[in-house]
Amino acid sequence: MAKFKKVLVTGATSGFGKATAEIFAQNGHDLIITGRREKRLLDLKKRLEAEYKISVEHLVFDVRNEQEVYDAIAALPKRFQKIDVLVNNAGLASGLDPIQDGSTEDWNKMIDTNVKGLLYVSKAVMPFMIERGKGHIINIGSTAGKEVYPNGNVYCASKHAVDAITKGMRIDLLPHGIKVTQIAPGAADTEFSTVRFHGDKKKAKDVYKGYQPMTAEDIAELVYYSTTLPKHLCINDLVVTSVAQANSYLIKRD
Ligand code: NDP
Ligand code: 8X3
Repeated sequence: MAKFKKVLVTGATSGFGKATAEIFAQNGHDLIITGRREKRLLDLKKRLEAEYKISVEHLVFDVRNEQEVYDAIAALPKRFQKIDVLVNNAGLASGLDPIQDGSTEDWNKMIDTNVKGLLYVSKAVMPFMIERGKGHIINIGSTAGKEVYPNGNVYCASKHAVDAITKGMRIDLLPHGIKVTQIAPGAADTEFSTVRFHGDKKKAKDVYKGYQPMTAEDIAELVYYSTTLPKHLCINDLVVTSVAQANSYLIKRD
């Protein structure tokens, strides 16, 4: 792999994706950053290009819209299509309700974004990696993809799907020399809970009360680290939590 890579990060307007873009930029890599909030992408692009003297392309699309995804990635300048690392990070939880009370709108949003969106972006990028016989796909799963927790039902299902898709990718891409990694974090303080609780900041804050949660930067470091290993090594699955968290549902609070 070239010393300086082309790295596509979905969901780079906030949280893990933004921090991941930052750390790759700090290390001199060119970026393709994506999300729906164009102003945030443009601000990030301008800052990273000025601070780190790298090139950044920004693509505005909703990962749920299959055609938008394909059109945006197909329209990348040729040299940017040589994507070395794809970080499938865009995702969300919507609601935290017992399954019998869940809203189908929330369910559709999570399944369409976390599962189908990840598949569409991967489908657009994999041919470039296969053509070059190299690449690294990093899927952001979750501890929610390892164990189901109360009221997590459909979010957990979507992240279990990411877990399965990651394993499937690793098998099917084996002949093509493409690394496939899943990073499965526990609770990290980002905009995630505000989105989950439909903008209720008080409820979101309570998720991180009484213990030290992980930060977006913690996860970005691990994403970056997984790309720095020798050519013959691949982190397949990395589950990471704060010390206060034992599994997907057990957190020790003061
Ligand atoms: P944030 O809410 O801070 O960031 C989510 C990002 O995903 C945003 O950039 C958002 O961009 C993007 N996104 C969401 N929906 C879409 C969409 N339909 N189309 C395009 N982009 C979209 O959350 P996190 O950084 O915490 O979450 C990132 C990933 O990490 C998610 O997959 C989440 O499930 C996972 N995760 C989070 C954990 C946590 O505790 N924070 C723990 C484990 C996993 P925009 O709104 O601009 O489109
Ligand atoms: C996000 C973390 O604890 O809400 O995947 O499942 S959690």
